[in-house]
Amino acid sequence: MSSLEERPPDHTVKLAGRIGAATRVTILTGAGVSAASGVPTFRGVGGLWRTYRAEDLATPDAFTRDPQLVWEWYAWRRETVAACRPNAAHAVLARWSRRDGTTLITQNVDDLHLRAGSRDVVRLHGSLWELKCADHCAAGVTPWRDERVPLPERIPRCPHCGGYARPAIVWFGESLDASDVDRALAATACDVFLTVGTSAVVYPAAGFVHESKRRGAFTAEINMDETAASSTVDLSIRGGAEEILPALDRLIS
Ligand code: BV8
Repeated sequence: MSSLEERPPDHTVKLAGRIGAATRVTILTGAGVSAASGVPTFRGVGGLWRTYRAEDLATPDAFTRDPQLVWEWYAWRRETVAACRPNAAHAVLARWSRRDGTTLITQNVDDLHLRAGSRDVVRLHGSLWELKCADHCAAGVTPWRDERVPLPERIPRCPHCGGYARPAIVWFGESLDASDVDRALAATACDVFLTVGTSAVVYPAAGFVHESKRRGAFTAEINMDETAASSTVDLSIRGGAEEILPALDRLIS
């Protein structure tokens, strides 16, 4: 019996009441939701950006400068994620995401929401498991799925033009897919906007909670630490997503 099952804290009960009474619920997740699965986060203790410089690996210039280095990093992340399994937080969100009026938006590229059974997820930053043509050839603009681990080539090739392939992931300085941004913006018109496991520093993803508040939503965050959104949201719950979301789910169901 976890401590949360004995007597859930008042803020968890309050949030459960809000979600239970809501017609439209939007959830935005970040790396913290996959932390319990063993997927490294970016900015926390042991985070990826603590070890690597984002501008050396996650930008178009970095890829132009040294495609092999960038692919080594992504090949390592693919192998790391391949050994991970969705956790209890993904399982709860998979159930919630199938309810009418609920939209699940993620910044994560690990696809653990999909593997947990979530459907129709708005994946703002793409996927580790999808590639596209680095030379923007006509056929290679559309990402293709490649789940081979390890990848057979050090730098995968575009099957259409033979040029380099790159991860179908949004790098810093690159625009997000307009239809994904439109879907996320539309989902800010909701009764409850819940952010889970994100430091809320990367835009435009970090802007959606502010937009939902401006449009009258009750806003809440579940995070281990304070975030850039903590002073904005109506309710901030400190703790692990893999504990808090199941506790909320028990109160709502
Ligand atoms: C854009 C690479 C328009 C993919 C990522 C200068 C030039 C160009 C752009 C900018 C610029 N200055 C600012 C910008 C905008 C920039 C931006 O926001 N930069 C920030 C850093 C200031 N944004 C962009 O560039 C975006 N594009 O704006 O296009 C444009 C175009 C041209 C010119 C100007 C503008 C594109 C965004 C790029 C997204 N790509 N990475 C990859 O390999 O992954 S972002 C990277 O951070 C990840 O993808 C991730 O999705 C994202 C957010 O991180 P989080 O998910 O929040 O993870 P983090 O580790 O930070 O936090 C985890 C949290 O969980 C922590 O708080 C921790 O406490 C908590 N936690 C841990 N365990 C748990 C937990 N919580 C709950 N339970 C637990 N168990």
